[in-house]
Amino acid sequence: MITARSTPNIALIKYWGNRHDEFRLCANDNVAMTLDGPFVDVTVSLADELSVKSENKEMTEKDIARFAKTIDLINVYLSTFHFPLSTSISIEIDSQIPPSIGLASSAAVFSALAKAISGLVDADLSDEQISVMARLGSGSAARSIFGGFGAIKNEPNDFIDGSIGFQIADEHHWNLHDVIIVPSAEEKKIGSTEGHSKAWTSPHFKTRVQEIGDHRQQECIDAILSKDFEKLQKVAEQDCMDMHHCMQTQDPPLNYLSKETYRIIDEIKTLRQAEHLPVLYTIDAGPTVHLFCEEEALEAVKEFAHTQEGCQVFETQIGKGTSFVE
Ligand code: 2P0
Repeated sequence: MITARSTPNIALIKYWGNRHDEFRLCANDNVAMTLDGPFVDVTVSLADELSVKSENKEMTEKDIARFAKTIDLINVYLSTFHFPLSTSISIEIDSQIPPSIGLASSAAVFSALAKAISGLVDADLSDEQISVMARLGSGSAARSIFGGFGAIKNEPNDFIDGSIGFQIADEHHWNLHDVIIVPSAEEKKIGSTEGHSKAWTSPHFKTRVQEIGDHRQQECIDAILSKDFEKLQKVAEQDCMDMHHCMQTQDPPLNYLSKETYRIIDEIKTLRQAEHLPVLYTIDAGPTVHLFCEEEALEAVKEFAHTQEGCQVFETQIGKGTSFVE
């Protein structure tokens, strides 16, 4: 029996769209910061047949099918090292992520699952290889393997490990905070997996992928390495709105931004300008607004967040990635 613990991560260059749906190969390179919480523990044991249990959530048939498919794919990958799982496995999930937080738990769950499985097989797998296993369950999970700032790069092939995670800098490099403002707890109608597979239908998609490949990914990495907040703010906000433009123009269109989201963005821009605060906004597949900031802006950003009427607020910071639980 092996347990691993992981947390969500929030992208600064967003992953949107697949170049291979089955293997969840990303259309574009992407970058994220791993958060320090809330965490998910996943325990795996060898078993005669697959079972998936969660302490906190009723598992639907669709959920179980996703785990079954992920385990099959992980075995295909492990077979390339001649170390497939010798039997099926049982999976137990204990998630501390509140359902209403607007944070997808899948990145934390599938990164913890991959790490736990790596402890079951008799192979000395690197974090990059474990990130491939995580990505087979949820694309963004590849980044949560790493502490600090994780990224996914694309290899020029469609092999199962054709998109692979790596670490840009660890959690000690730059202590950024993410103050999360949740305006609505509504469950989204179309999930990211379906959304990714239709991204190519947006007339804007090709340009987006090209711009990230040409310069945007590297600009983001450079901003992180040089701790240049202003540069990070410009590239992250540009990429976030660019992804939402792509989502809104794909078929069927996906509009995850609410009136409240736009209002919060406008107000934080005004506050940033008035008080010269190192704060940036980014938004994933939902109305939740993430405010990344440096230490010096934290108190002002927290005060801003807590005065948003009808919103839940969660305070997180840069985290250490996925680890085994003894
Ligand atoms: C990201 N998202 O880079 C982008 C930004 C959402 C918007 O990757 O929910 O990781 O397991 O399908 O595949 C979400 O897609 O998540 C995602 P699920 P997946 O984080």
